[in-house]
Amino acid sequence: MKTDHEQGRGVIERYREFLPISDSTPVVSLGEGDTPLVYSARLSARVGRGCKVFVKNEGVNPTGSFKDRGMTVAVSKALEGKARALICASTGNTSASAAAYAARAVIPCVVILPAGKIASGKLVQAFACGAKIVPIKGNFDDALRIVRELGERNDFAIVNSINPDRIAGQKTAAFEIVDALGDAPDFHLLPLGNAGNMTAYWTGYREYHARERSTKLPAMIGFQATGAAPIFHGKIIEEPETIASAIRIGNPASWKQARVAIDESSGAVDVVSDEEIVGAQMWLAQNEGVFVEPASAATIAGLFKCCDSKEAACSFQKIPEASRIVCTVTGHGLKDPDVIMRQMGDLKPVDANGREVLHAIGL
Ligand code: AN7
Repeated sequence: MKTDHEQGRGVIERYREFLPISDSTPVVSLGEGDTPLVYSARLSARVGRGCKVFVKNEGVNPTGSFKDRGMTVAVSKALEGKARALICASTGNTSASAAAYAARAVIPCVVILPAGKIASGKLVQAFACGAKIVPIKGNFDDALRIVRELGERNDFAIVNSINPDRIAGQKTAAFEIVDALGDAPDFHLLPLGNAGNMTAYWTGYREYHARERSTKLPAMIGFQATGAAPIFHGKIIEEPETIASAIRIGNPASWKQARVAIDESSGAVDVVSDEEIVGAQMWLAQNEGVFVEPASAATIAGLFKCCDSKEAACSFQKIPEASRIVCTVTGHGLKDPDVIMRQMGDLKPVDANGREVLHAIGL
């Protein structure tokens, strides 16, 4: 049970017994986790059959993405292990999170990024928090290859999701969902990039189930962008491309684990187009006031596909009545303003009087 005094304490203090933390671990926290699980009447109506859809809004974590859950554990353990610096490859959010937790821990942080492919908000976060930013002429998969190489040297602690401490921290999102709903949902939808998050959720759901905190396990449904869908196609994508830069990944680090989660849970993996992603991003903002980044909107685009398309890998057309569906939206919309700015175009100023303003709004 959640009590008031636990609010803002961060996931390590709240779920310590499930995490690789000991009394001698120096806890580095920014008060991550405890994010809203928002019931959506409109998405529920869209699914029909008395189903209930909830949006787990991970964009309200301290640095604006779910990565903070894993980063608090990874950075705490890096300090415990006396690492001299942190290093990560990133499509943006991992670097923003690593930079912030490194600043908090007073430890240097190096982030290796695909040049020109990082959403502006995320790059600004890493810079503001004092990370050493190294853009490379390559994509995320190249950056992760380099990080693996450099991680061989003992002075760096790798804080990508290949570090099991990251996965351990991120599984707390599944705990929160079960704690809030009183049981596991029937379906869990989320975007798939490196597939660390799918791996983490599945670990969390299984652990809670093993401890009899839930009576069932959800079907895990992952969504990739059409141009960056290695797990869907079952093969490495050499040059992944999508507007959802966070999931522009061709060779996911946790590919095998995600496959296991999908298979064990009788789940599915599917693709959504960039057009569907941006459409779902605008839909969620305009209908629920929840503004998420494009990669996160892939979840909502995926939900629509499950509702509408007979070709979908997971169809909700014959979904059991009163099923509960959780959609994780992973990052805040403010991280990537450029995608929306392009939709907005130029806003032309009008003369500063009431008549002109009424005219401008069509009255
Ligand atoms: C908003 O920051 O890989 O499947 O380097 O930022 O666990 O990789 C980000 C991934 C989904 C995919 N949504 O999660 C990185 C990075 C958002 C993300 C994903 C990411 P994984």
